[in-house]
Amino acid sequence: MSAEPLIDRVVARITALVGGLSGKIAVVVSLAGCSGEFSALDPAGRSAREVAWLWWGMFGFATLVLLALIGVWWYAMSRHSKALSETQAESQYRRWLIGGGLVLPVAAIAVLLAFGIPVGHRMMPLPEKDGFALRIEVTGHQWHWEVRYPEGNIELRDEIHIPVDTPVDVHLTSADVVHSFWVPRLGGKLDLLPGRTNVLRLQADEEGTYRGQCAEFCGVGHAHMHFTVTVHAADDYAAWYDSARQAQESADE
Ligand SMILES: [Cu+2]
Repeated sequence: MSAEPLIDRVVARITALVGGLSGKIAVVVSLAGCSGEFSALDPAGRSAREVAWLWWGMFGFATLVLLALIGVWWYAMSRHSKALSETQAESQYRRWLIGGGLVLPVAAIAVLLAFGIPVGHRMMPLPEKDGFALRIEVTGHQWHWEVRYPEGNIELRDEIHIPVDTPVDVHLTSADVVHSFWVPRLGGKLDLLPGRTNVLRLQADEEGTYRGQCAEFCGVGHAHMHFTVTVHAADDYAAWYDSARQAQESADE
């Protein structure tokens, strides 16, 4: 068998692969454009927006790396090799090893950390300029969410209410096993650990109802361990808060 038909077959294969890939990329891109209750790419809050941008950045960077890799592979398959001395072969080998095995991954990780760490940092409960963040306590149970508003002595199950455009610190802990609190359209996810409290800063830009889900397998009821976050306008939130507090008081009597 001559080398030519083999190269032709490889080129035809790559062309088919690239065609298939572009089709898949088109599907991924169009799917990503879809809004959805659990779509982290349809953000409605500031930290969720940063997560979405980070995702698109990583997607773009990974696409560039993939295209570069295909280009190098293409070049390697199609070039006419010439005889190299042992020293030349050794130095070429070393260049590729250092470039591809050291410089590229270190640069990629450095870029990822440079963008990723500030995004994670802004989900932490850092002091706000005006010093105000609403406090809500959430305890995970197999398999429901216990929600408490400590100042109003309000207790809810599987539902959270917050005002729009207001930073909210969700204090997370667990009564039994590890759970994970996640409202994809409002922010990142954070684990609920027994005996420990983690705090997640959320903020919603738009009124509406958002779905949340436990994101850490916690037993047979895990898939049904979901909740809602209702984001109210400031006045509506005050009215909801008062009525919830009165309802709680009369239930406690
Ligand atoms: Cu779970």
